[in-house]
Amino acid sequence: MLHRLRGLGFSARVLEAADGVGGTWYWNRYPGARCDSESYYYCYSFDPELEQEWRWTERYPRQPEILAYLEHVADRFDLRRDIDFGVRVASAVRDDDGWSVTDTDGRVRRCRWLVTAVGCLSAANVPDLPGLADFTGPWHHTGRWPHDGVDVAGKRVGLVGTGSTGIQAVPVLAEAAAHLSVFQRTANYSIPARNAPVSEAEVAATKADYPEIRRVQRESTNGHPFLVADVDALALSDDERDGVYQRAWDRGGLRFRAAVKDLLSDPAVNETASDFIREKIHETVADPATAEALTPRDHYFATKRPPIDTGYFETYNRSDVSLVDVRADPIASVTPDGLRLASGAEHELDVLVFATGFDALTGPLLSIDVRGRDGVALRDAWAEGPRTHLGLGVAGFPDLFTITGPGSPSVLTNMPTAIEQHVDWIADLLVRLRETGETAEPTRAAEDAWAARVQEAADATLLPQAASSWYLGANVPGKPRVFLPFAGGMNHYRRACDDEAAAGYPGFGLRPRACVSVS
Ligand code: NA7
Repeated sequence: MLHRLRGLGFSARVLEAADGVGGTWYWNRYPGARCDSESYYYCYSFDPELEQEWRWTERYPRQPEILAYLEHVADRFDLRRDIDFGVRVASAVRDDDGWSVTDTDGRVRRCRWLVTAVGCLSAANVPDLPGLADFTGPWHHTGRWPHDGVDVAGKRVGLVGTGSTGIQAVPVLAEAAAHLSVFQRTANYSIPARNAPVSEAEVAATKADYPEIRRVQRESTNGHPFLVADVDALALSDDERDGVYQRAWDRGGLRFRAAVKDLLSDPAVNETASDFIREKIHETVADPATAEALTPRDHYFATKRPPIDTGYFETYNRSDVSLVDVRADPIASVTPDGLRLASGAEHELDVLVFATGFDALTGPLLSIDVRGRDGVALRDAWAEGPRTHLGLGVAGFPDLFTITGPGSPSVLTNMPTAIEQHVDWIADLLVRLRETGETAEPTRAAEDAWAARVQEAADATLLPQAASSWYLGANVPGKPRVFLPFAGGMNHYRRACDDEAAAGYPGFGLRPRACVSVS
């Protein structure tokens, strides 16, 4: 966004809480942290020279490599001179003339337009467990992992959570720890990543093909450079269908989800894929009771964000790894020496790891005291759940734009694709506002219509049926249950945004800025 705004002649300043660039990849330094999108398309597309000069080493980039990439981008485009690092924004208050942004040190900065790029999965969700303060060993949330690492060698490690993060961390922690106890509340599906180094030939082929790769990404449902296969799973014989899934399993990664059509909308189709994975878990895990405990039976595959893994289920065959079912016997408290379950069972631990996810989408925005017109707090405006127009703006909050906000496809897509689309769209609108002197503030009618469309898109899928999903806000106690991202597809979403712009931004209620008295 900064680069784009500079190129358009705006004066822009970035406020960043961290000491460096990277966002997600600055904070998530836990063992095994890696991207589930493939490296050749988990990167910017706005500069063909950048595409050609960067060389990814693995099919799925590790956190240090993505961070190095983002640092390279920051240097290459000389971005750091306009970024204030180590600045955490406490509040943003609207008046007739713009925004006053106050940081936690009390310094106030003024701007005419405010763009948030606070991330969707950046507010760490640490369970409020009694006794945590008394735990004698170190404890860490994976999204706030210490930069100098955590020494787990020879230690008894407890890890809570088996989402994408837990599933990446488990095999790596198991290698290093003396014993690893995994505290699982919801069993999860996972697809083998099949990670591997990227060969010179693959790099060359990708670089030659980038225009086409980017075209498919922009037109796809999830921002990935592949489309959902036009395969009707129910029309196939059992053997044929197993063959389709087996080939997708062998290829690995998120593309498994695209092996057949209607997977996310037809329960009968989904059940075939879910069953295939359940059988794989039972084939992989030697102890039948552990295998069954690891087998998801309460939700359909991919209705919660599907993890991909490197040796996750295999890890439970190690004698120094144990699975603890905290759905059956919930965690009651943290003791000085470990975790105590509701039954009274004690698990002695030296290190505690919370892979317990995030207060997704709304958490990062609401951690700032945003005040719109008439002093209305965003927290109050969203008390019943977030409401936006296109996930890009909020009624009552003029000239505020939210990159990957709630109501946008964001977390259901390959994130760089979603981010670039927002950046371009916001930049175009800002150019217009600069020319006309108007303000932009979504109308209630536009917000209502978009909320209905977000709900309708979710209801057309099986996604809202996963009761414990963070897509619904269900992972954070007290959070309103609203389906947060737009599930209608990146392609349809892009069209809705383009239509809004082509029609002159009717949903953004453009109007002349309020008169300011000049003395
Ligand atoms: P997720 O997907 O939210 O997973 C968090 C996990 O932690 C999940 O298994 C939760 O169980 C579990 N959890 C959360 N709170 C508790 C408590 N209090 N007790 C026991 N277990 C708990 O977060 P991730 O970091 O793995 O992934 C987030 C995204 O990052 C991912 O989707 C990618 O987009 C990248 P639950 O399922 O809620 O029962």
